[in-house]
Amino acid sequence: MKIRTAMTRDWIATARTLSEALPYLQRYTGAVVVIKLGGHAMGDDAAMDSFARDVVLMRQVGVNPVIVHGGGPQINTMLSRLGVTSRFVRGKRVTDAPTMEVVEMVLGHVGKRIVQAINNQGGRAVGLSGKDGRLMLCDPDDAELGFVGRPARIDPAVLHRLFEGGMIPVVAPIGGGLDGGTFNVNGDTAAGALAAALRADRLLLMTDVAGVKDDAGDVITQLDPERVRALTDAGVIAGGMIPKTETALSAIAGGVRAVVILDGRLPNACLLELFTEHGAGSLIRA
Ligand code: X2W
Repeated sequence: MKIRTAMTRDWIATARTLSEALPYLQRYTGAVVVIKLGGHAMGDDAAMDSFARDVVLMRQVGVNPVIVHGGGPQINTMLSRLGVTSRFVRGKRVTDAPTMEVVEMVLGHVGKRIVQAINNQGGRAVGLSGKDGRLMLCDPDDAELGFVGRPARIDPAVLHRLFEGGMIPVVAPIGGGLDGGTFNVNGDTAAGALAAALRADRLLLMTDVAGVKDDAGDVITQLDPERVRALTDAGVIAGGMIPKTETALSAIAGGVRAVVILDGRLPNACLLELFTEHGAGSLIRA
């Protein structure tokens, strides 16, 4: 039931916000937007519901969103419950056969949590891994990493079928091997490879920092690959930001229009980025 008494908040501003979104809604109709949701950016049930609502809104206005999720912290929790120790080499989990089993199991669980959150908001989400529909087949990465894969052959046909059906794919970063088997893929790497194969309009890397910062600590709202390389050489882009910017550069080289590194903890971060003049985080484009 609508409220028709005195205005208890600035409804005129609310209406204006919708009106101002029109050019952005028009711009993104039919666009493919890949959203990487990392395990750290997932948050509690309320944050998940808010994210799911944004994704359903995108689908409602004609965007084709694809969620690629992580789950590193959730995998760590389960491994330690099972008494299995795990270590990372250059940001990738050393994955033996028992670890691979746990990774596949936990990521399946994480994916279904996202699927359910989207469905609860009235969307129709479908959870899949890189094995489904031969979406993402991998080569082994480095021998010392065990069953860690490097995406080698991406066939996005299954995603296009889901788009046509109005459905929202939720993809776990697991690949099949070119010769069988199962591979663990870093979530950012998987998202970048899928976005490139889809020639996505946007790849949104949702993290728990505000974006790429300059040497004064201020967020850089827009930068090109040359600036990213210069800041990396100067040591300004460092640590956990490096895998994100590397993913961004390879996605852009692979045909993604632009990549945005943004703070997933901001309420409605995706809507802020896509449908307002302000945007959010750091946009990287050639
Ligand atoms: C990751 C896959 C999950 C992931 C792992 O096993 O943790 C590799 O490291 P976040 O939450 O995005 O970090 N795979 C090879 O990337 O999760």
